[in-house]
Amino acid sequence: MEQTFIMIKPDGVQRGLVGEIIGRFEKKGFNLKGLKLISVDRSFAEKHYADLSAKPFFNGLVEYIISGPVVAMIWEGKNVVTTGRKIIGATNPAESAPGTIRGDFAIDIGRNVIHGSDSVESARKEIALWFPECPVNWQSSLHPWIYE
Ligand code: DAT
Ligand code: MG
Repeated sequence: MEQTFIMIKPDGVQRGLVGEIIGRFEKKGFNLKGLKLISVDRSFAEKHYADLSAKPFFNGLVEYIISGPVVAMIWEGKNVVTTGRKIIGATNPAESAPGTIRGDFAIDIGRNVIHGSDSVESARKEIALWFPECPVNWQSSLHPWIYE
């Protein structure tokens, strides 16, 4: 089953949005396969955002991610990468549809509350980076009530 890496950024944690965000993924029917509150250092944040290292906003992005604890999660389910991105909304909250997490809870691109992997391949890399300890292996007993 497909997995994605979802991270509630420091603003989401500070603003008390952790429960709301987890609830949206849970209620959709996705399964939580990893969860931790963690503060990361600069070199770790730079590794996570390595693909963006040439961008002018890179330093500000790294400062933001290391400015407080984040909630790192693995979510599992059919098409969870693509659907997870839809639940999150467009990168710039000015363009995120209402009903999405960024559309409902964010205004500025540099405070957009949440990260989600953009492909199955980045999800694999991000999960390996953030969860080097093998995540718990469990299956939800609700499976037949969510999948046909
Ligand atoms: P996403 O987080 O939607 O996958 P991304 O991977 O392109 O977007 O960029 C990572 C983060 O960097 C994004 O959540 C917010 C920030 N960012 C992206 N584009 C930016 C821009 N043009 N100006 C400032 N920050 C930006
Ligand atoms: Mg991205």
